[in-house]
Amino acid sequence: MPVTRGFAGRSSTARDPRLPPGQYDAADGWPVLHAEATPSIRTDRWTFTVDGLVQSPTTWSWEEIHALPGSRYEGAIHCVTTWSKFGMTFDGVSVDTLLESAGPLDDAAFVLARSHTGYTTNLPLEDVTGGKAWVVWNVNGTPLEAIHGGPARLLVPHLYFWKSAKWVSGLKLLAQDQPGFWERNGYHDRGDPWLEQRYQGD
Ligand SMILES: Nc1nc2c(c(=O)[nH]1)N[C@H]1C(S)=C(S)[C@@H](COP(=O)(O)O)O[C@H]1N2
Ligand SMILES: [Mo]
Repeated sequence: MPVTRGFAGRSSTARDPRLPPGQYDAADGWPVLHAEATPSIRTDRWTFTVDGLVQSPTTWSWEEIHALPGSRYEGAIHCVTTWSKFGMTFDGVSVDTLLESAGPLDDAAFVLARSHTGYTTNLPLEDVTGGKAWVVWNVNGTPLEAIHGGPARLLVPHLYFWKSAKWVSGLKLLAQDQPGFWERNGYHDRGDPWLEQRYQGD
């Protein structure tokens, strides 16, 4: 039986080279995904802490973190549920700046990010250093809504979006990898969208 390949429209045109394998461009919306109830976090009580294997465990208030040099990410985000979005602009502070203050010890090789809700996600230290990760509070020029992790979320855009912990409360530096919430529930340990590292074993 003859099979017609392709459809009219976007699949007949060249595939966007910015789109990792198995992803589509969710141009018109920004899906909301999380496992817990959306918390309401007051900025006057908000804190962010870097602890674990560091010289100086450090906690910033909302005012203190805004006083640090700012940093912007402009580009794409990729969710493991196959949507990607392009042209996103996030403002906040680079994780490099936060780690500079805390001073990672030599045996620190992993981080466990945690949220004010108890959510966790793990990353190799090298995936959050060298200008690859941010704590952000603005998106496309406006404050991050609570449903998207406001007042502030982690942003690690070169990995699948479950690594970008919403309502982020801190990073713990560790010598050993310690799986977070989704990683304990079948998601890949690292989550590189270009390698389609969606689930354990990918
Ligand atoms: N605290 C928390 N952060 C989280 C999650 C979650 O369940 N809880 N889900 C992750 C997943 S799977 C995705 S795809 C993104 C979704 O972010 P969005 O709702 O802003 O699109 O948040 C990530 N960060
Ligand atoms: Mo996700």
